[in-house]
Amino acid sequence: MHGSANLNIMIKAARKAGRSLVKDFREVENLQSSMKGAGDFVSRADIAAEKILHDELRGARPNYGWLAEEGGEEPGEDPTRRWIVDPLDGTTNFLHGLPHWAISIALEHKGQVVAGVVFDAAKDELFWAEKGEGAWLNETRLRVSNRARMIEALFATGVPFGGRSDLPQTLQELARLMPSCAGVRRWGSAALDMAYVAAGRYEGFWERRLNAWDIAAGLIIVREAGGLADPLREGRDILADGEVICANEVIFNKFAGLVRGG
Ligand code: 2AM
Ligand code: CA
Repeated sequence: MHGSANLNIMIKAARKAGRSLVKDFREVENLQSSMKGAGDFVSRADIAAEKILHDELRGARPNYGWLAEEGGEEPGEDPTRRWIVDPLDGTTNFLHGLPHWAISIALEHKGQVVAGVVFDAAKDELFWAEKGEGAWLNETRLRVSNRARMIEALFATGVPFGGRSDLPQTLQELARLMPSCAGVRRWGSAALDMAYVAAGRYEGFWERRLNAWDIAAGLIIVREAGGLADPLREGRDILADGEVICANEVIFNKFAGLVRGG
């Protein structure tokens, strides 16, 4: 691997937090009988992972800012650089003993993501990208798929959970898209969904009401793999709105047209 010093800091932090989460993930199954107990255990696992990431990342670069799911925001002496961190993306999967969750770490410079790591520790799949250096899964270069036919294309999304008001909108999008494609998956980790688009495992992904830490790392991984990533509503800001649509470049317009209702 030939990343920059910052990338190596990110990877080291992800692997360290990953070891802690994998250990806790093995315990989760034993706790399933007490739902309350399992929930508390998982939120402690999440917080412990974030602490490891914070110690590693801010320890190595104390002047960078910090934005993370659990600990909120800390300004840095250097206002142009910021870590954007989700210690556990796919928390619901983790809680249910489903091995589909990830650590997401992005480095933002002057409002642009310049490096990203999405680490699926349960499967030991480390997705990473740096501006101009391409996207990688462990040691292998990634490239989005080249499927152009909708009927062969597989997509992913996140269906609103827990009574969120945007369910009807998502159902309409699904009603437009599902008859014309090979399937739509809902796997519960936006960070991994984007990494999978980069890896060509599915052709595209869209979701709304996300947070910057769910998608910042995925954004650069998709783009460095040759994919397109846009705000769901044209002209808006992906990270500020938490809305994204991404796909390989040959199917993007057909896919986005159906999702956006054109
Ligand atoms: P999280 O696991 O870090 O919370 C999937 O739809 C995306 O939505 C995930 O990236 C997930 O991030 C986020 N999300 C937040 N709350 C969720 C919930 N209750 N159920 C499913 N996903 C949730
Ligand atoms: Ca998340």
